[in-house]
Amino acid sequence: MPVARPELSDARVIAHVDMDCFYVQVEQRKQPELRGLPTAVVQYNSWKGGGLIAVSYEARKYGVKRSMRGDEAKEVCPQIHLVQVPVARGKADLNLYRNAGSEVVSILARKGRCERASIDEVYLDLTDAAKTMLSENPPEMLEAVDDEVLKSHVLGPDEDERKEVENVREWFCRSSAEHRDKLLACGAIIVADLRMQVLKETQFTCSAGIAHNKMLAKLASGMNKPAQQTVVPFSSVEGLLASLPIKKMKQLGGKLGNSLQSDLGVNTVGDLLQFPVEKLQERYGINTGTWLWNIARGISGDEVEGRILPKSHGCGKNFPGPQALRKITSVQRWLNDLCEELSERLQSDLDQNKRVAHTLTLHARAYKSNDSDSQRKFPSKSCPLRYGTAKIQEDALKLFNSALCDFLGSHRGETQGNPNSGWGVTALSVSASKILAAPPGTASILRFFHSCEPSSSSSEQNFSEIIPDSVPLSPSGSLSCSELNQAGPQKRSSAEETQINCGSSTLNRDDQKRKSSNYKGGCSILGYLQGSKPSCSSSKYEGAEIAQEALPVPPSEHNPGRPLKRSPEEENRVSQPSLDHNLQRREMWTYKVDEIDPSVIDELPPEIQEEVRGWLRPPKRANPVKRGSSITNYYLPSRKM
Ligand code: DCP
Repeated sequence: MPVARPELSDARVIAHVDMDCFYVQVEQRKQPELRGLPTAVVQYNSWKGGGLIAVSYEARKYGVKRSMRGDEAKEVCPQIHLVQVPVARGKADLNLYRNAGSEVVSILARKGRCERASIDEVYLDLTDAAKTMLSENPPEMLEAVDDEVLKSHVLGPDEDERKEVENVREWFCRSSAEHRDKLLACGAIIVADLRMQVLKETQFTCSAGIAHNKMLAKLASGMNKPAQQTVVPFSSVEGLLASLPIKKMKQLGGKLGNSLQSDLGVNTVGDLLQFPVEKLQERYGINTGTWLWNIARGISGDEVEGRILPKSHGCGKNFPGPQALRKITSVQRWLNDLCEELSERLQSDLDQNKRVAHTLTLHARAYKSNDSDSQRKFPSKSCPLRYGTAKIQEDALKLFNSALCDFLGSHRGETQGNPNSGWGVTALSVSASKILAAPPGTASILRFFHSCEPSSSSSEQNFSEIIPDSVPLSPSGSLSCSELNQAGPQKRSSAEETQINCGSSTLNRDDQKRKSSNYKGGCSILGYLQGSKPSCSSSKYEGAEIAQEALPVPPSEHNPGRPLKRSPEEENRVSQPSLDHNLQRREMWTYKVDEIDPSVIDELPPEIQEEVRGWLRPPKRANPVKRGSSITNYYLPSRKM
């Protein structure tokens, strides 16, 4: 549901940057001989040449569209090159594209707060950078304006005139312009510079929209593609929205847009202007009504969240038509593969970014044979995420069984005798969400376990005890489906079974104590700190439990005091633990860091030493924002984009 937020300031400078035919560009970088040729990337499923998921602009000229299959594309453009997405574990492997997206994000994030909105698009808040530029190096004082800037499209009543380079230059350099337009001009110069850096460093082109808020910037970025940018001055907003079809607006493509069209006769966003806010609120509720009233005026207070890492990780696969999975064993085989991939990605997120995911969710699409109620949805199920591939696989299967139970509903009786009949799964996915900063030492502890434990499975076991299971389960299936649950390879103890199936929100404490008593080796930081020897003998349970409490609890229905959405400040705190955060953690650990004898630290394994020293050191001050540098340094000579 859209959320109405008042405009924060009409002098913000926000950019939306969207890569052009992204997967195609990634493939063309790998195979440069494809550059400039009609090319498309097709999905793994090769039926009728595979479904197109990305189409180059050269191929679009021939009428090739994303909705086509490879065979259709060849009909309209026989010379098209079809490249298949990489495959791993029998499904599309998107790592190549994800990593390419990360390369771009790391460049775009250089000039301001950056939010990675999808695999190939980001929002930037360039307000501070634009203000700095305006005060130190205003456009009207520039000796030369970069060609890339002069290729900008500046929306407004005189846009046609502005197609002339001289007119665009005049708009950028007007000394009489309003302050907010001058800021936008600076923002557009910065974005042109960033886009050129992206091209130079990655060989990828992108397009951008520059406006006073996210909504307008997003609308503008798609207006002139590929490799161009569009600026929306404040004075042009009304004209832009007056003719904008309602369905083009994000969040109005579905039922809400249909209702606006059929019930209120609204066809363009501008048509909404005629309705008083009370009428919209009465019809669609306070929040949505206010949001509609706002968007008609180009008002949107959504902030750019400082987030360059994904909010969640997911792996999925479709099983269309005859490929539908009809047996628990087939589902389990695919779930194992999906969970293995998910586990690898979680591990690399932990290693590279020191982040821990807290919730595992299973989604599926399924049908019931012999059932008129075929529209019934397969429910999604969540549970606390336990690290380690085997644990994720085990929990995912439990979630599937529980969901299948709900899905089968009244047919349960028939299928309990044979859980492998009467249904088919056409899509399966697992995802990990509620990703937060790992408590200090988590990554080191895992590495340490890997070096001191005889087998990796036991290190996984211990690691699960350190990563807390603090996220509540969503309502799950009933216990009467135990036959289905038995289909898994490893059977849980009845206590664990109850936990999964009854929606308990935390680890069973006795269970945890029992597990912790098996905790081998001198493997807790606290253990090291409490004695100078690498031994956990007296504190092994304590260490594991306290570390669990030290982790920030994610917002949940059991924790209603916390807002669901974090403020940017909170986000920063989570992604970069601050001194305050460390102080809080120290208190939770009931251990006074100031009292640690530094000589004890020297006896810790090197990786852990470094992290403990980090707690003792005051945090470094953030680097001051660099001044906007001259765009001429970055311009690529005569590159055709
Ligand atoms: N993608 C996908 N399946 C879809 C849509 C997109 O796998 N149904 C992938 C392929 C795209 C990438 O995501 O290259 C980005 O999607 P966009 O919608 O941004 O489209 P493109 O970047 O391909 O083209 P454009 O230049 O129109 O943005």
